Amino acid sequence: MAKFNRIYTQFADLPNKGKNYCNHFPYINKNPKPIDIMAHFPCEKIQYEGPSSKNPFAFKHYNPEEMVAGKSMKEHLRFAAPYWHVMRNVLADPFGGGTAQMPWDDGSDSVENALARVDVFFEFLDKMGIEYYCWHDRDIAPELNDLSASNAALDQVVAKLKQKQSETGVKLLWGTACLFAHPRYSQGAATSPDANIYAYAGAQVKKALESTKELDGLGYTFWGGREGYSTLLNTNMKRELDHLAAFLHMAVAHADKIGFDGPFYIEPKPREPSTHQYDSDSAACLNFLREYGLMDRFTLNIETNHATLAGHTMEHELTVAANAGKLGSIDANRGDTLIGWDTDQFPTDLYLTTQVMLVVLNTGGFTTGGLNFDAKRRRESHEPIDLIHAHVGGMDTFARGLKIAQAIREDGRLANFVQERYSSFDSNVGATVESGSCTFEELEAHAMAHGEPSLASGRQEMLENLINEFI
Ligand code: XUL
Ligand code: CO
Repeated sequence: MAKFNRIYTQFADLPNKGKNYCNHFPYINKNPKPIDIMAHFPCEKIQYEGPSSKNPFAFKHYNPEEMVAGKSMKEHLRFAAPYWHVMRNVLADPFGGGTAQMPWDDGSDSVENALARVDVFFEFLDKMGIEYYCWHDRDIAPELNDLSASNAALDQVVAKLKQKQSETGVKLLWGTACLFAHPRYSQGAATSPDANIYAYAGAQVKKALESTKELDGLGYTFWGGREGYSTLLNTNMKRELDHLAAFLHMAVAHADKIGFDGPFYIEPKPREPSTHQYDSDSAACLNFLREYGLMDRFTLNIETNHATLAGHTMEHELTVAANAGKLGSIDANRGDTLIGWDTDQFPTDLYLTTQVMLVVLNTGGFTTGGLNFDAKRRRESHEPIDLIHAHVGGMDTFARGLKIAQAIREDGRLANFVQERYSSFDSNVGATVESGSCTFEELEAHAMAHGEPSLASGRQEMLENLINEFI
């Protein structure tokens, strides 16, 4: 009852002034069923109603059990929710503080508050039908005065998450350690110039990895938030990269020791917060992993907005990873071309989700990875229900992307065009090039014998029109 009063009192401060919270949304519940006033997200479980539905609290395209190319939509898409955005993002921006209403959160660093958030998060997952989630250690539990106190707090929250996972069947897609928020990491964590800080970071990853294992996490992510530099004047890049590689090798060794056999993901991002981050894009990450003998256990977790910041398209970043057999998982969001930072918006662009799903389907789909909405609401969308709208949109847009991508694959014209475009490499001199046996003498003889070649059109506009047939 105390809890009821607390929540109800806080709701009463909101614009709808203590009425049933759903009165705030007059366009739903034409036939109102009683809604639990205790619910933190005032809507019922989101259901599939089909493309003609006008209900904002329904999926128009995401129909979890619907089969697409022999697999259900939910198996293809493997949606995950990020604990940091859903539960912890107060929606601040560089010019103003947080706006997000979180009536369940008392704002304290107590373990009790952290435990209370877990229930709210699982209510959210249940309402959305999202079966995977991701966390940083410091999203789920507070950082306290010393490492052992922080570890003990983490243990308590992990125990509750474990219980909730077993009650609901929800799975941890990946865990990670926050090695970028605390001031100690301002000059890097695994690339810090200070070995004491490096050690602290190692201890934190050790614990985060053990917690991931405890929760049967499918993977573990490294996003090198501060692993880069602000100026080369004070930086020994070679030593920093050597240290980073040693750190990742220690993570692999510890994973082997505790029996965590999931993949490690590296998440590329070029800048922000640092001027230059070592994991700047897919190609840089792959080069780093190859150079330091880390290819076996690592794959990439690719984020749309990070691709944009790197001056690439998401399709490019995914393709680079896929070509190396290293497309592990996706942080699904989008940027804004008018704002130069990581806006982490929800993916609502059909062209984008179609391109993403084309690459994913062409690689045979996710194994351990999935689509993690590393996305946040706009600062103006401060009500808890906006989290529901945001995820409904992201899931529906990806469901459409999946269906469109599969239709393009079934149609076959796009793939046939590309295959035909390279068909001169299927025989004669082209085939010897691909087999690795060709020499410059042979190329010269071929060029002499064949005269000036006639080059076919790339047909970009025709292919763009073709894609639009499906969108
Ligand atoms: C930051 C970002 C992170 C990672 C996990 O831009 O994407 O949230 O996904 O550390
Ligand atoms: Co991310």
